[in-house]
Amino acid sequence: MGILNVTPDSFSDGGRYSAFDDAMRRAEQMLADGVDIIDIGGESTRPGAPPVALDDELQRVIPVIETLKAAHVPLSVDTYKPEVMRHALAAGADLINDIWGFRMPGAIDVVRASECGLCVMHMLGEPQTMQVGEPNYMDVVREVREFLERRCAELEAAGVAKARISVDPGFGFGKSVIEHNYALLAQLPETAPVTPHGVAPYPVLVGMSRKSMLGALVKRPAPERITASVAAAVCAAQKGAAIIRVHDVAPTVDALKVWRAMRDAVRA
Ligand code: PT1
Repeated sequence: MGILNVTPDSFSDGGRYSAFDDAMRRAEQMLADGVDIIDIGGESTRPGAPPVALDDELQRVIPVIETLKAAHVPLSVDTYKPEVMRHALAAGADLINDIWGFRMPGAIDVVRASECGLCVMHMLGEPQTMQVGEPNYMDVVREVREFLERRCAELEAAGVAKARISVDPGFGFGKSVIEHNYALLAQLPETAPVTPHGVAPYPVLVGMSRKSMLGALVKRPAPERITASVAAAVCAAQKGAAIIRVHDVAPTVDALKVWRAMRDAVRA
C-alpha cells in the first residue's frame, strides 16, 4: 500500500506533494514501482498534527480519487470523518482506512451501506495528545487485540461482512516509541482477533514507514529512514502482515520479492 498524502504539512516529504499535480506525479511513480493499493489521505494524523476542516479534506481527496479511478488500482482513503467516507465511496474509493476504527458517530452507517473494504486501526487517545506523556498498558498486545475484537464485533453486528475487514495495531498511535511498538511487531499475529476455533479471519495491515519507532533507533530524520522502513516491512511480512503501508514503494517491492522467494522456496 503506497501512501499518497494530499496535505501541505506531510510529515516526511515537506509538503512537496500537497498540490493535486504533485499527488498525481507521485501516484504515477508508485504505479510504475508496482504498488498494489494507493492510500489517499487529506489530513495528517501523525502525533500532534492539527485537524483539517471537512471541506478542505474533501477538496484535497475527492479529485484525486476521481482521477486515479482510471488507473484501475485499488484506492484506499485514510479518513475518520463519515462525510469524507461517504463522498469518497461515491467517487469510487474501494477501501476506507480509519485510524479511529470507525468510532466516529455515523462512520459505521456509511460503510455498511457500501461494499467497500475496511481497515480498523487501534489508537489509544487521539492524534493531538496520544504521544504526550507515557502511554500505559497492562499488556499492550492483549489490549490491542481486545479493542480490535470489539470494533470488528460491532461492525459485523451492523452488517459489515467479516471478509471486508482488515485490522491494524496502529504503530505510533498511543504506543511507547520502543517498548510498545516493538512488542506489537514481535507478536504481530497475536494482535489480530481470532475466532473461537483459533482461525485468524482478518488480514493484518501495518504502517511503520519512516515513523519515530525507526527514527529512535537509526537517529535520522524521517526522509532518511528508508532503509529502516524497508527492514521493518520485511519483518512485518515475516510476521504475517498482509498489507504494508509505505512511502517508498520501489525499495519495499524489491525487498519483499527477496522475502517471498525465501518463503516460497522448496528444499533443493
Ligand atoms: C497506520 C497509519 C495510518 N499511520 C493505518 N493508517 C499514519 N491504517 C496514517 C511517528 O511516530 O499505521 N495505519 N495512517 C501516520 N501516522 C503516524 C503515526 C505517523 C506516528 C508518524 C508517527 O513518527
